[in-house]
Amino acid sequence: MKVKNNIILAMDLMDLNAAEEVCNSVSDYINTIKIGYPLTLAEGLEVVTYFKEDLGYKVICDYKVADIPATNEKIADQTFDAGADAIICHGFVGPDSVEACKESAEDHGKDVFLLTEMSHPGAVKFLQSDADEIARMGVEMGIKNYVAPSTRINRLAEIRDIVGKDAFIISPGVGTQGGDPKETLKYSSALIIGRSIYNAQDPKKATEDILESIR
Ligand code: OMP
Repeated sequence: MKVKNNIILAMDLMDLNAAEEVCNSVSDYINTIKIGYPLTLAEGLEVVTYFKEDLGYKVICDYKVADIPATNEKIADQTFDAGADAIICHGFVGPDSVEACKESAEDHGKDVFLLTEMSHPGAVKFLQSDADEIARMGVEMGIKNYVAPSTRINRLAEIRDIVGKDAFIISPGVGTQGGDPKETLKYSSALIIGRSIYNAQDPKKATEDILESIR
């Protein structure tokens, strides 16, 4: 996946007009939007189609899919049918569940991102101890795209080592959660940034400042 300026906007505003306004204001710099449950549950799955087809953004659906294979398949199929370019799925549910998302992605000519370790403090309690194994499972399954945290650079570096230099890693946690954009891009392929942009007084200026900091 090619991401303009290596920045993905996490659009977690819950009002379509407000979301569209922010996206438009940063569209000189950002062409890839991550849509998750907040906006989808507030406005419906049609937002995915709207941002993809009508506004022309690449759309990654962050549904952190984590169910049995049969249910994962249904979730992924609907997401891709709505127009998503990619879906994020959890790895802790095991290879059969991940395979269901991967197969759906392949059937639709789309991508799957495997979530390894998460960026928030609570992720160290359960997920961190299995994150390397999750990344190894992804490599064994032939997965090319991963999500790994910017908030723990040492862990991001370890996950990069496991998935290899050609894998595409996207990293949340930059800005509001404390991750540093420049440090993160030493190991990651692209940054996921939400509140630091969409809650900024001037989202365009906030994006320009981030771009300046990674130059
Ligand atoms: P901000 O913290 O506002 O920049 O948003 C980060 C975005 O990345 C949100 O949409 C989170 O749901 C998402 N995210 C994480 O923050 N941490 C993770 O470990 C994984 C994700 C994700 O899968 O995108």
